[in-house]
Formats: sequence, C-alpha cells, structure tokens
Amino acid sequence: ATRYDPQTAEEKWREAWAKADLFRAKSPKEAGDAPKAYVLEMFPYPSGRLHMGHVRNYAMGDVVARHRRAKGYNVLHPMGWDAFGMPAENAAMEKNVHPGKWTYQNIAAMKAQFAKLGLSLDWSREFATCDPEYYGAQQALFLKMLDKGLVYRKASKVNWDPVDNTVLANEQVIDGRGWRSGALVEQRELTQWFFNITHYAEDLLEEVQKLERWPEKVRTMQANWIGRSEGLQMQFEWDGDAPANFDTGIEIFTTRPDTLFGASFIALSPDHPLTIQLAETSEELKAFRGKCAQVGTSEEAIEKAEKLGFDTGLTVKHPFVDGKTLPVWVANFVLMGYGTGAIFGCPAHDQRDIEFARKFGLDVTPVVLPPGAERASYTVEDEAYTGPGSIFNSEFLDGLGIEDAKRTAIERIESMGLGAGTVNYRLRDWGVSRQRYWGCPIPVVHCENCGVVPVPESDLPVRLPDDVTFDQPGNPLDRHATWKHVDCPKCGKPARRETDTLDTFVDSSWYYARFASADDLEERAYWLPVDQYVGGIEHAVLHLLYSRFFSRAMRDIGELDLPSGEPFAGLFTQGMVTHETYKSAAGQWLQPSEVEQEGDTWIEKATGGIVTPGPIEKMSKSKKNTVDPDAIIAEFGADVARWFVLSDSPPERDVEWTQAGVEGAGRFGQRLWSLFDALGDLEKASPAEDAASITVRKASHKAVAAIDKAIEEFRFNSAVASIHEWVSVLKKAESSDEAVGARFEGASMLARCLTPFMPHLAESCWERIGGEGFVSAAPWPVADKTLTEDDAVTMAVQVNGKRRGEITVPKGESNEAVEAVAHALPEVVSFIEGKTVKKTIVVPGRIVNIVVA
Ligand code: ANZ
Ligand code: ZN
Repeated sequence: ATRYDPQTAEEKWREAWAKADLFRAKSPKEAGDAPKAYVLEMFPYPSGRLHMGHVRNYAMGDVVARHRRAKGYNVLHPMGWDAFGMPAENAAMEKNVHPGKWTYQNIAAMKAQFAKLGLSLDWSREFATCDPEYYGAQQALFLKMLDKGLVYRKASKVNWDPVDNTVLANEQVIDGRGWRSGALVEQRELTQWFFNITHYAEDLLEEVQKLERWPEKVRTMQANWIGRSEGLQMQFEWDGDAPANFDTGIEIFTTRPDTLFGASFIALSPDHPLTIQLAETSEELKAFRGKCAQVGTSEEAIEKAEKLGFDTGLTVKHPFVDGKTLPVWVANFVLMGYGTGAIFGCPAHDQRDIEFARKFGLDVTPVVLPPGAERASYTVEDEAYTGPGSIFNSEFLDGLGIEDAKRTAIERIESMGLGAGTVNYRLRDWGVSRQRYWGCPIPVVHCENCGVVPVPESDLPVRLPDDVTFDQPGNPLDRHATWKHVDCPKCGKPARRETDTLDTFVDSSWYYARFASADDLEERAYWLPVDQYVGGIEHAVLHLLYSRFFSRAMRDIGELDLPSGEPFAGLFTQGMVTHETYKSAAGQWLQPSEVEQEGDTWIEKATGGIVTPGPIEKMSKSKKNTVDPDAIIAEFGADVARWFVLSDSPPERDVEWTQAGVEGAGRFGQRLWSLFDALGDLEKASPAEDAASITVRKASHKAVAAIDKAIEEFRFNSAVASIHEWVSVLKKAESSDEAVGARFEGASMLARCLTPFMPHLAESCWERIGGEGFVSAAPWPVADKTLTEDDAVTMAVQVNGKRRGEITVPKGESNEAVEAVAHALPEVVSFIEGKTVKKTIVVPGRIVNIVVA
C-alpha cells in the first residue's frame, strides 16, 4: 500500500490539464450538438490574498462546471478581476504605490493562489476591469447608452466633506462624518451622471418574479428595492392667494389616500421649488434650508435625523371638508427625489408625521380604527398606528376597509379633477459619477460652445494618465496638469475633459457578456444567459440589479441579443465560512491556534492567561479567526480544502471551519486512495452475478444516481455523504474475492463522481486503475436503472387497523403470496391465533390489513 501525496500529485495534474488545454470552452461551431452551460462565480476584487470564502465560492462553481462538462455540455467557466476601486487608491495614499501597480501585483499573487485550487477554469478569457481594452469597451457602451437616453446628467445631492474638500460615497460617511477627516458631512449639489435604471422599473420587477432558479429571498429583496407602490397624485388648492408660479396649488404623492380625513398639514421638501422660491425672500427660511443640508444624503441618515420644520404661513384647502384648511410647512424628512417632493401629513398613521406633529403642536386625528378598538375612546399618542382596521371620522369613507377606502378616495379626487391614481417606484436612477482616479473615465468633453460632446469612438479608450499624485485629498484627475485639457472634438476650441470616473459597480454589470465574447454578438447570444451564477448574498440587490439593468440596456443598444433581458438564469448564494473567536483577558483577539482548552477553561498557550471564547463568526482579519488557504493547501492539498468547505453544511448555510474537520477530510482522502491502490495491483475484471457482487453494484449505481441528483439540486453536502457511504461499501467488499469485478466497476464510477470535488485525487485514482485519458475529461457514469431500483418492497402489516409489524417481499409479488407472508409473521401470529380471519386486504407495495373476528 502506498500513501497519496497531494503535494506532488496536485501539481502534476494541474500541469497536465494546462498542457492538454482541457477547460477551454469550445466555440459554438466546435461544440456541434452539445448543449452549452455557462457557469460563473462572482469575480473577485484583487485585494491580494484569497480567503476561505473564495475557496468555498469557487469550489461550488467548479463542482457545477465539472459536472456539466462530464455530462456532455460545452462549458464556459471563465475568471477575471473586478479591479477598479478605492482600496487601490488607499494603498496609493498610505504606501505611496501607484494604484495600477498595486492592483496588477495583487492579481499576479492571487492568480498563483487560484492556480493551486485545481479549478476547471478557462483562463484564455481572463481580463481585469482596469485593462484599457475593457474600460474602453465600457466607454463605448456608455456613449451608445448616452445616445439612447439611457445615460443623462442632472444636478443632485452629494455628501461633501468640507475638510478634505471631496465628495464621499454613502459608505464613506460614518455616523454623519467623513471617514477620513472626521468632519461633519454636508449636502452639496453637483451635476452628476445617471443611468436611467427607472426606465426599466416595471420590467425589472415583473421579470424578477419569473426567475425560478433564483433564491426566493433575493427575488423579494429586489422587489422591495424597486418598491412599486400604487397611490394618488393630487393637488391641494390654495386657501387665499397663490404664490407666483404655483397657481394650481401643491401637488403631493400619497400611498394612503384612505387617510385623507386625518390630514393635518402639508410638508414640502427643503429642496422643493416652492421652498427655494420662498427662501429668496426669507432669510429665516434660507437659514433653515442650510440647517437641513447638514446631514448625509442617504435615506438612512435623513430618517434618523431629528425632525426639523418651518411654517411657511401659507395654507391650503382640504379637498373633502368645506372650510377646513391645512398649514404648509417645510420639513427635513421630505425628500425631493421621491414622488413630488411634497406630502400631506397624517400624524395618527405615519410615524414621521406623528413625531413632527407632536414637536410642532399640529392636530392628530385618527381615521383608522384598529380591530376591537372603541370608536369613542380611541386616541393616538406618540406611536402612529399603521396596521389594519376600518375607516372612521371620515364621512363617506366611514366603515370601509383600507383598500376599499383608498379606491373610493381616489375615485372622488379624480371626479373632482384634483388628481389621479398613479404608480410610484422607490427605485432611483443610478448615480455613477465618482470624483476618483482609479475607475473608468467618463468619455465626454465639456465645451463652452457645444456643451457635452462625446469622445469620438476612434479616440477610445480615454486612458487614465499614469503620472498622478495622491498626496492631497480630492480627485487626482482634476488636478492633473494636462490630462483634462483637450480640444473640443466638435468645434476644435479648447475644452475640458470630464474628470469623473464611473462607479465600480458599472464594471461588474456587464463582465459576464465580455467573457462570452469581446465583440461577437452571436457568441454572446450563444452563451447568455449565464446558466448558473454563484456568489454572496451581499450582492442580492445592487450588483444583481445593476447587471439586470445593463443587460437590458445592452440589448436595447444592439450589443446583446437577449430577448428576456435576464443575464443570470440560475443564481445560487452560498453561505460563509465561519470559525471560532477568542479574546484574551486584556481584550485582544487571539488566533484559535494560540489557545488551548484545559478542562472547562481556555488558556493562552504563550502566557497561560485565561481566554474567553467568543461567538463562531465569519472569518475576518479583525477578529483574528481567518485560516489561510495557502497554509491549508500546503499541509493537506487543495482537494482537502475543497472537500471540507463543501462537506459539512448545505451550501446556502454557513460552514464552520474546524481543525478536526480538516484532518478528517485528509484521512478520508487517504482512505479513498487506498481503495484504488488496492485494486491497482489486481487483474481487471468485469462484474460477476453473485450476491456479493450485486450488493456492491447496487450500492455503486444508486450512489451515482444520488450524487448526480444532489449536484443538480445544489446539495453538495448530500453528495459528499453519498460518497462516504459508497466508500464504506467498497471497503467492505475488499474482503470478498468474488466482488473484484464489481469493485472495479464501482471504482471507475467513483473516480468520476469524485472529480467535481477532489479533482486531483480523482485523476490519481483513475490512473491507478488504468482509466483512459483524464478523468476530468471522462463522461459522467451512467447508472443502470435495473440496479438502482429496489426489487423488494417493505409493507406495513395491520391487524384490525393496528400496526403490528412489517414484511419485505419481492416487487410485483401476487396478493396471495403477500397474504401468506403476512399471516406467518410472528408479531401477527399472536393476534390471529385462535381467531377467524374474516378477510385480508392488500394494498400492493404499501400495506396489508388483516381483519379478524
Ligand atoms: C399620506 C400618508 C398617510 C402617508 C399615512 C403615509 C401614511 P412609500 O409607501 O414608501 O411609497 N412620502 C411621499 N413622498 C415623500 C417624499 N418625497 N419624502 C418623504 N416621504 C414621502 O411611501 C409613500 C408615503 O411616504 C406617502 O404616503 C407619503 O406619506 C410619504 F397615514 O401620504 B403618505
Ligand atoms: Zn465645441
């Protein structure tokens, strides 16, 4: 017997695979009749090191890719790098290294790590999104979209850091302060670029419901993000003189027209055109607007901010109640970007409104009566009631349920000519301007004569300049001495390049199409949609929504022949890799390897100090509970790492890393090898027909069917469990001489079923039993139906309706024969002895009921 040495074997196989170019996707022509399968994992950000989460993600995708390949599909399984972004600029600032150099070094380091995992990747299609060819193609897409009206510019609020004098992304605002400077963030208005994602709102919502091979949870998250709401857009007419330019009144949007009788004020956004107009003649209002601007621009920041209000002194008429008027306020919680930027407040049934009303002494009239509440005594104090109920205090709406009341109120407003029912989406257009260096330059020029002028296609890519500095905050492109000074492509006069770059989410919104083909639309059409996409749940909304937008936009500018517009037919979101955490008495995180258990307590090995075990958490550097894949691969081999992350938990759940588990996986690898190693010394034989052989054969064929199904259904842990069972059967059979042929057959099937999980070991095993070529290129084994189907059935036996035992009989046995076996069952005999059997009912394959008197 020999030991399997992963260190030498793994390298040998990887080199052989590469030499044979085994994993290159075939062109549609080469593929012939083979169906295609596009398997894709979310491509990594080149941070510099692989972590265990990557290993799990890519191992899962590789199982699918290898399985499909074995089943005769023409598989595309590509890899690349999501390479633009802030960390490279941070490295430039902190370590004084060029973002490009830092990024490409990281890519090289990670690619070497990737190579060791034995993934069946087609590297011929590799690219990084920071390659000028890639971002140049992206610029061409941008210009086509601009042409189609899918990209536009508008003034919009940004988070402004007044100390660093720079725009911040929402993620860079922490508790209202700039992450770097710590300064209180302000809102500023800048002209920014937007993708018109709302153009597809309805379609994005409708189609996401139809993605049956997406997790329900992700579909729901997308639907909520798009946030369709039906409501009413209506005018409140002035009570008294109308301010200039607003003759017809104030237009509001509401989703609760059923609560109109509870309205007690109107609130305008600080950025509403009327507010801005009134501020021109009111210093006080001007100052108020300034105050409102001193919070971040995220919805969350605004939601959390203290309620601020300003009474304009204007009033409007209630549409239903003669003589009733409502005051018009400006309120900081009303956003300009949603609905009409104005609302009616109904404090009893909206939490923001009640806080506002209590602070400023406005009326609170409940109009929805909760089930079981007393009409006469019901009041609302500080907490709005937003649940179900029946309408009251509301004249013609009284007694109606909420939905009926909404409909009735909308009809009434429509008949009065004051408004109409509308649909509103929470989804906002996607602001993509970033005042950063390490991103895709927006390919336009600003000319005083001609306005925004696209860079001619022949001048693409607009390349990033290399000579930039990071010694001060702000955008290096903007302060570069020469880069932005160009002649207008239209009139030739001196003009200015756009210095904003694109949000890095743009780069990852179409890379799947680029993998399919750089420019051949037929190849793109052949490969898309991605059949199986695998990645983290953290991308449930933005990345997946932006990608769904981009595939539609590319379709509509003629860059993608994809009628459904859906880029990912199947999506799987994998769980994380977790590990124990420990904290020293001094409150420092310790690596699990630095502690040991002594009785009921844990101590720090180095100091003997008492250690507190923390929760089992996602591996992270800050908690010191990471495990370096390189170290694991060096000790156990890549197959063991792959096996472990796939084995213990369902793929959608977290898997806990344990030393014992990895060691167990290592031992199992050796056990597998020993099976093949033992056979390798024997003469090859065909399976025999004796009982021992049949038992082995049945186990093998059943295992093949089970593993096949488990992989199809993304239950890799079940597949692993089946392999364990199967190996036990094959091991047991080693003691019988008769079963050699069945063992050979089983081993040949096992090597092929093992390939998606432990591809290197599978090759060595295949080679040891004289398999032909690479097992990585071998077809999936076919399970013989006559061996997978059980030929015996187990049936329950009842006496007078009570279960007394069970019998196992051959399938298709006659009723008389089944009756005879049931009557002879010892547990039954004691109940029927000395009695008269009146009749026996046999339900074939299920149950025997004996009726005695
Ligand atoms: C009156 C009302 C009464 C409302 C009530 C709610 C409860 P969703 O469902 O998310 O679409 N609203 C409308 N435009 C707004 C804006 N620009 N900024 C802040 N709030 C705005 O939210 C719609 C509700 O949010 C609308 O319905 C409106 O308040 C408010 F008992 O109108 B409601
Ligand atoms: Zn010009």
